[in-house]
Amino acid sequence: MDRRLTTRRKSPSRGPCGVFFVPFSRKGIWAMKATPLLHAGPPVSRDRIISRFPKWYTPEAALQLKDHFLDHVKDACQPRSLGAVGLKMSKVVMVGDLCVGKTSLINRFCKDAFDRDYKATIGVDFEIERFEVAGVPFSLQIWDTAGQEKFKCIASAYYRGAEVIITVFNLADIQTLEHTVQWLEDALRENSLGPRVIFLVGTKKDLVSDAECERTEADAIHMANRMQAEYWSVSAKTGENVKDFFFRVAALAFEKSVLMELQKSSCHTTQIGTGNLIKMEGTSSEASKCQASRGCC
Ligand SMILES: Nc1nc2c(ncn2[C@@H]2O[C@H](COP(=O)(O)OP(=O)(O)O)[C@@H](O)[C@H]2O)c(=O)[nH]1
Ligand SMILES: [Mg+2]
Repeated sequence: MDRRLTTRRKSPSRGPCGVFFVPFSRKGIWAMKATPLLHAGPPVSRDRIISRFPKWYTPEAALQLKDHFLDHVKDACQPRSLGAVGLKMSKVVMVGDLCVGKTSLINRFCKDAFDRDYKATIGVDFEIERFEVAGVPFSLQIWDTAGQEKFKCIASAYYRGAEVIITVFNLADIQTLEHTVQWLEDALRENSLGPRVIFLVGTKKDLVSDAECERTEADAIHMANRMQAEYWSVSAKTGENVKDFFFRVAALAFEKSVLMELQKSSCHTTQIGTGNLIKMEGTSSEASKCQASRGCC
């Protein structure tokens, strides 16, 4: 089943009774922005459940080395927790040279498919992958480019609001690794959010020998340290490390999201982990005033 959205992302539109509606999932579930807690749709598929913290690829370029969620994150995820956090969806953007394998990587994870003859992506688009992390529903909104990377001119809207940046290069083409620094700089310049979770991913692992992979990985790990990124080698063709990589993305993005919500807890008081509920941000004028007074967001 092709689960890709056929339309571009819609702006919030006004529904009956003056309530704002925002598109919530590609399956056509609409959520009311005026309501603080929202149903997040059907149960998460069993193979998207993350209960332990997924392991890093290499300790030399890992964003963290623990194999469990932080205690206060776990506490906040308890069904009866008094933790003042709201559940969020994290936006993920993929950047990197044309043909390095960005679209194939997304397709392997989201559709478990690989197309050898895949041509340039058509239309800016995103996939939504739903997870359950530490018992709490959580989604990644994974954005793919429309092939504009060929002209080095990706619209700033693509980067805006991204909490996760995935910089991709081809393990069989060292030049694409050198270009990742520029791609990351572009993404950071266009994105004024606070700290983000950054990954450096080498694709097409199936095309290189183990020895070649090791040599390129050494350079890539060095680059990842400079970027403050976590490093992964993957193959969309064979599927090697693809699921492990995206689970790691989900876990790190989730933990960061909860930590940020906990920091803001004096402004927002919402419980998470009570079921398939999701809180949309920025709906209350009180919350905005509070944020403004604290100088956050
Ligand atoms: N052998 C191999 N080819 C790949 C892999 N990933 C992508 N490709 C091929 O590389 C080409 C470009 O891939 P695509 O995903 O469109 O790259 P994008 O422009 O970065 O989105 C396509 O012909 C893919 O079939 C991989 O892991 N292994
Ligand atoms: Mg593409």
